Amino acid sequence: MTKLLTEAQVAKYGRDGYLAPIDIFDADEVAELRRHFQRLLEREGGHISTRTNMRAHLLLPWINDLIRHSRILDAVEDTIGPNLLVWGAGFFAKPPGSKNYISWHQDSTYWGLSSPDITTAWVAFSPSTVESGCMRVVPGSHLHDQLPHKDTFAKDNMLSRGQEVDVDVDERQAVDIVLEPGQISLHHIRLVHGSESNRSGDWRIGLAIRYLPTYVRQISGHPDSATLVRGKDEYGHFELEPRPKAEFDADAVAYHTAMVERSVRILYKSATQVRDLGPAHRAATAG
Ligand SMILES: O=C(O)CCC(=O)C(=O)O
Repeated sequence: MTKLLTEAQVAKYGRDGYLAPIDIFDADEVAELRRHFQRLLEREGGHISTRTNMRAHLLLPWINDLIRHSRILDAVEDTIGPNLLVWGAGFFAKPPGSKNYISWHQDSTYWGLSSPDITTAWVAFSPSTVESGCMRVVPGSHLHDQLPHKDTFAKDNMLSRGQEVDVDVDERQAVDIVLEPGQISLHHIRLVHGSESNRSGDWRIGLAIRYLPTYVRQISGHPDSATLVRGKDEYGHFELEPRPKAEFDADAVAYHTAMVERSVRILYKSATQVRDLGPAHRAATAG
């Protein structure tokens, strides 16, 4: 018995490594999400820092609620089972007309996780169209093993290391994941995907939420944390993260700061440079 997806959709996900679109939020709900996003953008001075964007669910209760949304969890459960952790949640937000792009890559490359049973839910806060630089995927590419990647640290590349697959991608096979606000797509950690710049007059905003089953381990050699969002954690491989009580409250900022340091050690292991994370946060209550 599946929770939300049909058996045919589950089979398609297994075959293609992605599934879209899935309706989650209605127009009012997504308008509210967009307002939250706008407030965050203003707080951050028009650009969400890399620091904030790493595990944003540890700073912002509304994102912590979003990652627990029952319909999203039902869809994800249908792909990786009932005991679910969230390992990360961050925006891929391209301003109108921006040159930002995402090179072809597999998410698995620098995450240090022990299993490929990992599903991303990408939540559209805005229209995600060919013109605005929607995600593009190569169906079936998740069935490859880990592919070699090279770091570019290219300025407009939105990935941590500007990494890209070091093998030819046959772009004729790529599929555009067009989403309306409030819809999500799911993709597998080994799916080759990327996206082009935003040629539209609106923001292109997606929140990528990384879900793992509790049996997955961090094998980079560094300790790691995650948020339990459904079921039981009978393994204890990750330190379980607290929910922030209020936006940028002192405890949340302190915890998030420590977890960002850990994430940097994992994501930039053996890298020649680290992207600028942006300024350290001051707690909202600290005057
Ligand atoms: O937002 C995009 O275009 C790509 C997102 C992505 O690379 C991811 O969610 O893993």
